[in-house]
Amino acid sequence: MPRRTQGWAALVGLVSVAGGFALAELLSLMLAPSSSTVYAVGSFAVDITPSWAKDAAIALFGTNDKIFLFVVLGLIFAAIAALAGRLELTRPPWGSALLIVFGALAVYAVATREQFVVLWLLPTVLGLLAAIVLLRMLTARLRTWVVAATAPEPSAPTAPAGATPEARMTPAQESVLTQRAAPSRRGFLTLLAGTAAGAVVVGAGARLANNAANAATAAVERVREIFRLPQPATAAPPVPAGAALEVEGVSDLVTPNEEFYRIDTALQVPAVDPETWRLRIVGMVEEEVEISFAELLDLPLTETTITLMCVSNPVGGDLIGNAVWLGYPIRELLARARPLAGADMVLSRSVDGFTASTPLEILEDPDRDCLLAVGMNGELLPPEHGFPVRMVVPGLYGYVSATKWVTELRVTTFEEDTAYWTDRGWSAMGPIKIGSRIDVPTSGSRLAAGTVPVAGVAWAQHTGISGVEVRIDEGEWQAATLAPAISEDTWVQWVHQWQAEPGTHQIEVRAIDATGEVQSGQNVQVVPDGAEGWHAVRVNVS
Ligand SMILES: Nc1nc2c(c(=O)[nH]1)N[C@H]1C(S)=C(S)[C@@H](COP(=O)(O)O)O[C@H]1N2
Ligand SMILES: [Mo]
Repeated sequence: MPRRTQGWAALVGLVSVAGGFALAELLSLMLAPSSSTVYAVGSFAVDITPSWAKDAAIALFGTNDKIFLFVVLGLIFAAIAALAGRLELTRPPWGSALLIVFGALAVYAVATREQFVVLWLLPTVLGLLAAIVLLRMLTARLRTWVVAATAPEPSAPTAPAGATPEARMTPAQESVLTQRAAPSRRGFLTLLAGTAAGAVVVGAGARLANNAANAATAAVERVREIFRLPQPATAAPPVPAGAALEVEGVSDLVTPNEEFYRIDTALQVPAVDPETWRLRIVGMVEEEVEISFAELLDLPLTETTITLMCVSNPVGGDLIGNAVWLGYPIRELLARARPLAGADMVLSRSVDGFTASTPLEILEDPDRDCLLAVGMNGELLPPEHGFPVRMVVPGLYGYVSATKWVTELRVTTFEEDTAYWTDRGWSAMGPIKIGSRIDVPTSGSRLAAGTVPVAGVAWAQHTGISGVEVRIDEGEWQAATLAPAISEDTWVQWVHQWQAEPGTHQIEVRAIDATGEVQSGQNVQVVPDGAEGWHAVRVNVS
């Protein structure tokens, strides 16, 4: 089979699969956003991605990890589609069979989504059928064209063994063949181009509409406007004078919402209608408790500043942020439900199926403001940070405590239940480790000799920081100046005025917590319970 024909066959595969996806997107738009094949396959891939690959993706692409995921999936599907096109031409019906195999995988992906109903299978199944029909039709046309273009004249002498018809054609003969093949060629190309154009227009249009519809953004935005953030009954601790250093480049003491890191497994931000939202406290309790958003807003709310951090944050990374959270203490709700003796964990669950395991003891601790938060930095929670309600727990990594779009708290035991990331190789317990970061100067900076402020942040949530030390070129550790902290639940800023001399230098930082524990310099990877090691930057002074 000539190369060119194989290329056309691959294109037939691509266009057929694109057509199938487009139809599926269109149908899911009418049905339910979560029934989208693209969305389901993507979410499924997120669920089965091993931790090391997820970490590598986050390390490489940060919060663009989802775009990366879709590029990889797109390439895989394109390769399969091209192969199916070639198989259908050379070894029918193996191309169709290949599509059925991957279609079945997509069906499985849809069926394993949270809150799945059988009807959700419709887009994927019909999309698969459409892809197969297109594949067969286009392949048939391609074959007609190839046969017309290569069929020998009835009078032509038999080809010598091994020679293809083209091989012995003179240019004149070839042009005769081209003319004879013209109608079938036109038929094939018209169908191919028409399908391709239709698939792109319908597919892209439906996907965009689907994204918008899913966030049901418009609707949820409208409801968001009905609710006003109430005044706190207990105000946030004041920001002490001097807590925000005036050093260019140091992290904001309070991270603006738009800059706050975002980590979750949700490919589409869940659209939760606050009017129908309920939180249920169930499991090992004397009395089940249910509360609505309006009821929650009517309770005496606490405002407090908490530095949230991701367990996947590498040394020197930026998956950490500090915000003023407004919410209702979880211990108060737990007290209403009265947990039974023997319970030691609360499994919080999100609308999207994510779960986190938080020690009951920590949530009940009267000295720790574990919140069912509704506000972030004076606004209702932004959708991507968990609107309408999320959890925030001082001192625990997000994956074991900070459930966004939370709808259920199950009082249970660590023996009985495990959470989303625990099932994927991460520790069931996730206390935040003491840490520190150099914000300025950044690695690779070229500086002028003289006084250079070295500054950054340090944290030991719910314990507090008592000191930060800096050393240059592995010399003596020197105490940095510590700005006052907002509270032991927040990070602190620090600065060290360094007398920089010409040359290449390495700057390192380590923190000391309020109990005197010194941050360990031993390098530990993020899996299974958080990174350890001193952040170091290298700079050039001249
Ligand atoms: N529903 C849901 N909540 C979630 C997650 C998630 O994947 N789904 N990720 C958790 C993790 S790992 C972290 S670090 C924090 C991040 O919160 P943020 O995106 O508001 O910064 O949310 C937590 N809550
Ligand atoms: Mo995280």
